[in-house]
Amino acid sequence: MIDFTAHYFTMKEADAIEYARTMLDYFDASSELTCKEIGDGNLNYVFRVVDSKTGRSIIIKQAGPVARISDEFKLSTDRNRIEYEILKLQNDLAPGLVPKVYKYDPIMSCCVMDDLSDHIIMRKALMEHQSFPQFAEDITTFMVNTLLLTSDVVMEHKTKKELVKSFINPELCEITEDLVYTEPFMDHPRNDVFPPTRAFAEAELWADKELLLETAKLKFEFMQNAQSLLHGDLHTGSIFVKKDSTKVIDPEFAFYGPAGYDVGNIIANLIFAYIHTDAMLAEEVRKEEHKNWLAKSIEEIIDMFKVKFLDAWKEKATEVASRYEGFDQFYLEGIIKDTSAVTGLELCRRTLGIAHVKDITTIQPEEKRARAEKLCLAAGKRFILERSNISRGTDFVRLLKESEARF
Ligand code: SR1
Ligand code: MG
Repeated sequence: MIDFTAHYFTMKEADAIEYARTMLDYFDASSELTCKEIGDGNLNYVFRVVDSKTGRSIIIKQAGPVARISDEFKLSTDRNRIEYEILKLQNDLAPGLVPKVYKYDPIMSCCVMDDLSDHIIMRKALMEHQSFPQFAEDITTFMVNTLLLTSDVVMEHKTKKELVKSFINPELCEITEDLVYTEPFMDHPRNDVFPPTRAFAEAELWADKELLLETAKLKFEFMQNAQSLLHGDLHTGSIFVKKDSTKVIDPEFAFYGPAGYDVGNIIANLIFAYIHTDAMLAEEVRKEEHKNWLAKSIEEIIDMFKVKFLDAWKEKATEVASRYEGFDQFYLEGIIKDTSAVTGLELCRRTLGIAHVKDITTIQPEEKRARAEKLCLAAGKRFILERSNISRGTDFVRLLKESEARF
C-alpha cells in the first residue's frame, strides 16, 4: 500500500486509483475504479478516476515539479494550493461558473474537483465550429464578479492586501513576463517561429522601436499594477462549455494584476477561433455564420462587460473616492485599453513564442497558416499601438476585419 502522507511523488494512473480509494471519501468499497490521465495543458497531470459500476467520477489534478511543455520551466508545486484556493473564492464570487473543489493535499500537491466530462474544452469545440449562445453572458459575469469584487473599489483595503499576499505567484508570473511580454518581441532562442512567418516578424515586430517601447510599458503595468485577482490564463483551453453552461478552469496563474489581462486573453482567443474557421471551414455559408457568431461574441463581451461592470460598481463600490463623478468611467476606460493591449500581446505571443495554440498550428496548407500568422501579428501590433482609441465592442471587431482585409 502506498503512503501518500510521507512525501511528494508524481503519480501514475494506478497511483491515482489508490489515492482515490485511500485518501478520498468518495467511492464505495465495492467500486471498480479505472483511471486515465487526460491532461493536455502545458503544466499538470489530470487524472480522471471513474467507478465503472456506477459511472461516478472525479478529477485529481496534480502539479508536477517541471512544466510538461519543457523541463526548462521549474515550478513550485504551490501553484496547486493557489488553484484550489482561488477556485473556492471564484465559486463564491461567480457561483456555478467554476468546478467545485473538494480537497487540497499539500504533500502530494494535488487537488480534487468535479469531473466536467459532460462539457467540452472550448478551444476544441470552436475548432469544430460549434457556437455557444450563452458564452458572452456567462464569461462577462465571471469576469466582472471576479475582477471588480476583488479590487480596492469594493474590498476593504487591508483585506485585499492579505489576498495580494496569499496569491503572490512569482514563478508563474515570471512565465507570463517572459513568454507574453518579452520573448515574442525579439529573436529569442526559446521562440518557435514558423519559418514562413520569420521575415514578417523581423520587419514588423522586432525592428519596430515604437512597438518595443509599448511592450515595455505594458510589461511594467503587468508587474506593478495589483488591481484585481486575475485568473491569469483565461484562454479558450481554460474553459469548459456546453450549450447552457460555462465552467472556467485552471486558474493556477492567478495573482493580483491588471484586470484587462483576463479580458484581453478571452478576446484574443476568440480571434484565433475566427481565423481558424476562416482558414479551415470549407463550406461558405457555415463559415460566414460561425465567423459572424464569433465577431458578435467579441463585440458583446466588450459591451456587456462594460455595462455589467458599471452596474456592479454602482451597487458594490465601498471606497469613498470611487464614488466621485466620472471615476468609474475613467477606471473602466483603463481596463479596456489594457484589454486591447493584451489582445495584441496574446495574438503575437501564441504565434511566435514557445506556447502555440492549435487553432493556428493546425491550419493547412502552409501558405494558409502563414497568412493566418501574419494576420495575427498585424492585428496584434495594432491592438497594442492603437489601444487608446479602442473602446467599444465594434472597435475590436473593426480592427480585426481591417487586418483581415490586408492579407
Ligand atoms: C510553460 S507554460 C506555457 C503557457 O501555458 C500556460 O497555459 C500559459 O498560457 C503559459 O504561458
Ligand atoms: Mg492552464
